[in-house]
Amino acid sequence: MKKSGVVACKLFLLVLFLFASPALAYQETAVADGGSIVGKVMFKGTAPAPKKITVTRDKKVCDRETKYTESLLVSKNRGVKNVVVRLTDIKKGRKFEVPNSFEIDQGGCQFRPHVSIVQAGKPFVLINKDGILHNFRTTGTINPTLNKAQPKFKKRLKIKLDKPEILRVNCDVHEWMDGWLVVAAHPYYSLSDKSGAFEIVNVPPGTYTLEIWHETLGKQTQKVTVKAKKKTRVSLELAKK
Ligand SMILES: [Cu+2]
Repeated sequence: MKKSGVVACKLFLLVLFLFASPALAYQETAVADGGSIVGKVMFKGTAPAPKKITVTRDKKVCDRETKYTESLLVSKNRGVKNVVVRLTDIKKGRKFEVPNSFEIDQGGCQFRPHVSIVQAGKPFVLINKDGILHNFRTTGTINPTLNKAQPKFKKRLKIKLDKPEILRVNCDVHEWMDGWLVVAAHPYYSLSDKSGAFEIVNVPPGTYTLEIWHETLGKQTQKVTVKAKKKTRVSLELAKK
């Protein structure tokens, strides 16, 4: 082989190593002195009330109870539900243990939960007990688009997404059915509850980038420093764009 060929070959191997090396991925390790990040996400301003959904198909099953949009859920005390709070630059930490059988239910023709955190590369299950057809579609930019029919006899459908990403999910049969999948490659994610509260636990001491994301209120980042065995409190506020 010519010298230039050898150099090119070495470069190729280096590039392959850099992109394929598991050393660059998230590393699971024992965390003995972890701290936590706790806080609340509050809404700034007056929140609009959720809109009533008009059911246009399969009314017998899908219209049993009144449904409302879930794209912005704000409590009486201004807490925002379903905000994804995560550390974007953490390289190692505790073991990632999302249950093997994590389920998303489509009962009554709504995704439950509306926002789900799932583990990259690990299957979760879509439940269809309605006895009707649903068609699960994902719209992401990193993972390939999924378009999977789930006929009425298929009560459980396994889905797996490999790359970390926040992506939208819809049902092509029932146009009001929408939700979000948060595909995570490490466990330092939290989803705010109805009071806006969240908690990220057992974080190795250090300074990290904390990102908050909400489907209609957008994204914000800030630096956060976690100290050994201490709680770091953060207050976050989101406004309508
Ligand atoms: Cu559906």
